[in-house]
Amino acid sequence: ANRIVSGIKPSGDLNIGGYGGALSQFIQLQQDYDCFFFIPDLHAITVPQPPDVLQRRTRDIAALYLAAGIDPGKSVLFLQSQVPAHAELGYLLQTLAVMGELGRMTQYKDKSDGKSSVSSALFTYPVLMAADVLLYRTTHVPVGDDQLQHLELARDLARRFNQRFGVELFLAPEPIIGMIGSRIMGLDDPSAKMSKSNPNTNSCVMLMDSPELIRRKFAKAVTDSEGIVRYDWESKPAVSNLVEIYAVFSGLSVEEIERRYDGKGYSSFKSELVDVVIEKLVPLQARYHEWIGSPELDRILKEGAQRAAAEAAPVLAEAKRAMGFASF
Ligand code: AQP
Repeated sequence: ANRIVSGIKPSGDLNIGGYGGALSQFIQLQQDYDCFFFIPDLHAITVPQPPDVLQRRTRDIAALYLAAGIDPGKSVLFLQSQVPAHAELGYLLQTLAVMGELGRMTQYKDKSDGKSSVSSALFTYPVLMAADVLLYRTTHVPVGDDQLQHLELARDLARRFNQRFGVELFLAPEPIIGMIGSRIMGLDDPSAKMSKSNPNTNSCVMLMDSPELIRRKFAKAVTDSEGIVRYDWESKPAVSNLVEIYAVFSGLSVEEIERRYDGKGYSSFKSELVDVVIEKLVPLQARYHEWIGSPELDRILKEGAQRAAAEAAPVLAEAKRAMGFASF
């Protein structure tokens, strides 16, 4: 069966960028693929995280996965740190990845730019990500533009491993690109991604924001002076961003949205955009509050880790055998 692995780092509280680029897509993908959804807590600590905050956020994101509609009966939901095979395969793959290719990763360059001290784990991050997907012999990975380069590395490492050790173990997974929501930019600046580690308050709508706050943030969102609702990232990035958000939250296509606001200005568009966002987020928040207080959440994560570990174990064992490690 076609299989997907994907996750959201607990490196900040979730905003609608992570909803559009990950959660809402997970819900759709879950219908057609065998899915492994995890919380990459090992990736989060590539930049310092206070332990109590990491612990709260990890559980928070798990509750949000479930609140958004991930079905633990269908998909496997787990924490990366609870399946040690990720870190172990990550290390093994580090011996195949070379400094030059990791140094070319644009996310590494962006995240280390101007910092006086950067962890070595930030540098090797894409190798651990390769382990995350290769471990489950994943066939497809949904990625935003910014993750394509990392997926390409995972594909290279899969082929390199198979070739060097003469096995047909790892699959080179195909990217799933261009799903609606894969590109949600800041409300104040459509050239910068709405990012959870950079929560400029006017730029990001948080999943837990109150309806009043959501309304206020969208009221301040930049547009342009043309007054025409049209999806065209080249010449109308700010409006295209709002149309993208509208599409994610309404389920309408971009064309349907353009048609609906044909001849109308930005004010009715913006005000109805707020309505569709609130209509989705308010019930999501209610379900989140139910999950976060429930011991069922921990049970699901524990069972998910067991299912994931059982899938990963034979692949890791075969990788180690192929590399020449003792297997008694
Ligand atoms: N603004 C966004 N628009 C579309 N997709 C987004 N994603 C994140 N932000 C947006 C997608 O969500 C998935 C999980 O992301 P992640 O948490 O693993 O890492 P990230 O992309 O690095 O997220 P952030 O918010 O920028 O966090 P930090 O700053 O901590 O790294 C990914 O598929 C991502 O594309």
